[in-house]
Amino acid sequence: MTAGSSAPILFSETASHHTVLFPLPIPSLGSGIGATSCPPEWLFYQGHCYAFFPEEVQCQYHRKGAHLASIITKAEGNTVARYITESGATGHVWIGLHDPRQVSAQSLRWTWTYGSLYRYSRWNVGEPYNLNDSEYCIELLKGTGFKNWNDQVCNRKNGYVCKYGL
Ligand SMILES: [Ca+2]
Repeated sequence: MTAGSSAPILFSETASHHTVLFPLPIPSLGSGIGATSCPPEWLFYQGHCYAFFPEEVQCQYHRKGAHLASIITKAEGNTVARYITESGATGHVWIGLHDPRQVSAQSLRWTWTYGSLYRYSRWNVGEPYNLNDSEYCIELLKGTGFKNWNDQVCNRKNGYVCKYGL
């Protein structure tokens, strides 16, 4: 390299642009503790990663620390609904809201599977109905674009949406 006065500046600018526009892929930073982005195919939204899966397997199987998704705000619900639609879901989809006590329709107590207080809700018209005192798990209804909620028998075969925090 010559001693020209502009050379170091040009080199610096080039290095900076390279860093911003063409970050080197470092696979080890894409997962686990300290990850700053979601895995491929997962949706990133406000510090969380979401994924839709068509068959019933525990979220923990796909990602350590992942659980059936909570939906805390209308905006989050709309974002997740759009993602599920784009994922090609063909039926209703489980989320992480349920009543673990499963006592009766007169004493429902909805609880998110993991870490969230139940405040926001988006029940479909007439729900939760708790037909035959048997509906204690919550699904997103395909007919509402996966936006509205229905209480359903927990052993129904549904797809499911998982979520974990970065
Ligand atoms: Ca119902």
